[in-house]
Amino acid sequence: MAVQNNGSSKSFVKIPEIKFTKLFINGEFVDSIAGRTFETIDPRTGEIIARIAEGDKEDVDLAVKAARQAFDHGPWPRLPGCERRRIMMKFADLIEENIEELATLDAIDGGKLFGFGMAVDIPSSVETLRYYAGAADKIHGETLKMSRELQAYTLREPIGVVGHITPWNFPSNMFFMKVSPALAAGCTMVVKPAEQTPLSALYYAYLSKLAGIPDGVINVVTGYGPTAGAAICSHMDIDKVSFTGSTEVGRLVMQAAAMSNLKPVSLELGGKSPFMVFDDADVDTATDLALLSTMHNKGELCVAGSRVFVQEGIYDEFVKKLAEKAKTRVVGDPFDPAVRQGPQVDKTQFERVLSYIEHGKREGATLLTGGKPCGERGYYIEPTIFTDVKDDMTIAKEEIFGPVMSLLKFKTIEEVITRANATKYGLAAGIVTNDLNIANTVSRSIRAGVIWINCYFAIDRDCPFGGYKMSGFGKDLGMDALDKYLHVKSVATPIYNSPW
Ligand code: TXE
Repeated sequence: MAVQNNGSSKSFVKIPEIKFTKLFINGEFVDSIAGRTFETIDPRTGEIIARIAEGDKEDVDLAVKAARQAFDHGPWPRLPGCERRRIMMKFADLIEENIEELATLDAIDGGKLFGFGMAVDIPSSVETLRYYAGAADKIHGETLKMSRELQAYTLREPIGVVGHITPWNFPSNMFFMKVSPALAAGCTMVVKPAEQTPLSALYYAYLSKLAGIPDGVINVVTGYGPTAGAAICSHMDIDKVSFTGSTEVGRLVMQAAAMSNLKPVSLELGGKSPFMVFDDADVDTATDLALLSTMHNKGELCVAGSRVFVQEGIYDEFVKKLAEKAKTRVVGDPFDPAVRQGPQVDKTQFERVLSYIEHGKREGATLLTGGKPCGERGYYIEPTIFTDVKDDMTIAKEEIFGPVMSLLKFKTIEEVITRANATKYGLAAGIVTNDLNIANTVSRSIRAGVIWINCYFAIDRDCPFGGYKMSGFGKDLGMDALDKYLHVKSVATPIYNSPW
């Protein structure tokens, strides 16, 4: 049973049989060339779930070779769009048929809430796949009238072999955010999932084959970042890299791309998003949204609105209500339906978050709730809220990626805009107000790629998602993401059969 604010040590489900543990290259599950494996760990207990093949440079080479062959000579890029759509739809249906097993894998591998996986993460991944499947037969160029006696048209062609490097906080969503538009465009690909959460990606590879996606189109190389990940970024035969992860590694990805074949990259990186609550807001709604913005998915959110700015008129009431609600959040086993927060993904992240909490205490912020690990084992942390936070404290500046919120008081709209923008990041922002003028003014003044007014974490397949500033560039989701996987080619020809 889950214990309130105290990590439960009891497991609610048995760990299922782990069917896929090898690299998926050219339609087959294979061992890594060196024969090495790594452990994937259950963060509820710290115990090993399975040993997974550890891919390295030579395995990436094999995967790229398969993807290149599938791109240059295979059917996928040449299929009519409606045929790619049909196969992608089948892939989506197969995921739905296996949803319980997939949500279980993400829960044991990443400490994610099983119920949320069943209700949101996996269904929204399926919808992303279907959304881009629907676009596969609507990719076309334009006809152009040139200034001379020429006409031209554009072709939108698949960019080629793509490398996708994904993080561990949303293993299924990240996989499909990247793989789906690339598939629709007619690309082939090598995916490297995060080493903390490789299980669902390998399962998806298996389902892609069952759905009829030809061999070599989707390859999955599990392994570590500095080896397998770096090999993807510097590979001379990969035409594009799409990366989601830390800002530090984003820099390395771009550097490797520049130093190899100048492949374009898109980067979705860290954030330190402001969440702004104005005096006219309903405090009940605002406190619920604030908790969602920072504590959802145990704070392992690139969009976490972890700098919560509250206008002075409602500050005291907001703080009181927020503390009451935070204390009722149940931390424990992600399979328990009463639990709202599972364990952090691994020991490294657990220790990292706790060290930020120590920074907060040392630098003079006041603990309103939480501040400690909980549970007898596993990587559980209490929902932690600091008051008396100053803008220049470490906890107000750096991405924590855990259930830690900083409360900051403000007086005027101009002041909060300036303070909210005073960050190297620009991924998201939240605004809670019923005043249209405030909502419009603030949303246009914040330098961030995603703004949520009176809601938070409203990520949808239709809405382009990505950052400004050091939160990266290039959008996932929406039709904008499809463009990342397409080249535009201009073809010109004389209108009359005469020299122009
Ligand atoms: O990220 P990494 P980590 C942030 C968050 C978190 C911090 C560190 O603040 O606390 O990053 O997390 C692969 N070349 N985000 O260390 O290392 C790696 O194997 C190529 C925000 O886990 O960036 C994994 O697949 N690839 C973020 C992926 O990069 C490399 C989500 C992300 O890992 C590589 C995750 C290299 N040299 C962390 N080194 C978000 N934006 O949502 C690592 N990788």
